[in-house]
Amino acid sequence: ADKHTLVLVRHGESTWNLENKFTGWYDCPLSPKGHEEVKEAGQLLKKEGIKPDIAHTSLLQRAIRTLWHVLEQSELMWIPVQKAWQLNERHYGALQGLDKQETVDKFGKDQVLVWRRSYDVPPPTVDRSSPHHPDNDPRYAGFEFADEFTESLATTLDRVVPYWNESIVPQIKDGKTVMIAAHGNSLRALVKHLDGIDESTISELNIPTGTPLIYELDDNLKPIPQEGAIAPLQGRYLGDQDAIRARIEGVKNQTK
Ligand code: DG2
Repeated sequence: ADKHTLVLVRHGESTWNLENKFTGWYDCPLSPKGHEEVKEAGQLLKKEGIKPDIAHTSLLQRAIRTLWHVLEQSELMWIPVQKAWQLNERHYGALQGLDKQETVDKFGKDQVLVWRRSYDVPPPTVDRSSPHHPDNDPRYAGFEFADEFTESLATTLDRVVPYWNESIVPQIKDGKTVMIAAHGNSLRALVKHLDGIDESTISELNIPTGTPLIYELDDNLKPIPQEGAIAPLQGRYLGDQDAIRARIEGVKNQTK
């Protein structure tokens, strides 16, 4: 039976990750440290001998730039790249732009944890008068979004999984090594689907910035458990495992 390699990577640290702000669809760049993280991610992938044939990313520059840096390290900037809003970060509604710690101080740690990590409770909405509503951004022209917009992890799955099935699965079945550069919560949605993670377990899962996550899939696109995988994931992170655990803790501790 064939094995299919799939490479996932969350973008490197962004300026708003650094400033500890809820980002969602806000289009901030990578921070200087973020640029370095993802060059290193590209080196790790090269050392591992993994060569993507095709790549997918979101419409947000922190993910696009991450993809560019990673591909540059392997001299693979020429491969086809598909950009899709369906791989965007989960829209954080009215929390976008707020300081994560100040939000905890104002609403309490438990409420903020529900907004960040519950499966189906969305953050408060934005309406069309907000600059954060996608109708006010030309890159989303032609797509329909609710007047009162926000996304939970559950509604993020509702657009990530169809994109996976329709645009990515056929390429994998065709024998391609696919790479996806995306975001903390759009990747949580994808691995929930791939690894069959339940709703309570997914709330504990945090994805580190700038760290390649390698899956081997069988012919039914079920993940083959990899040595060194950190549960509940069946894929493995490339790089220094202690440093990766520290990055995961760092994401979790943004709202202590
Ligand atoms: C972060 C994730 O998204 O934040 O939207 O603030 O992956 O694009 O940096 P990313 C954001 P948390 O859900 O971890 O708070």
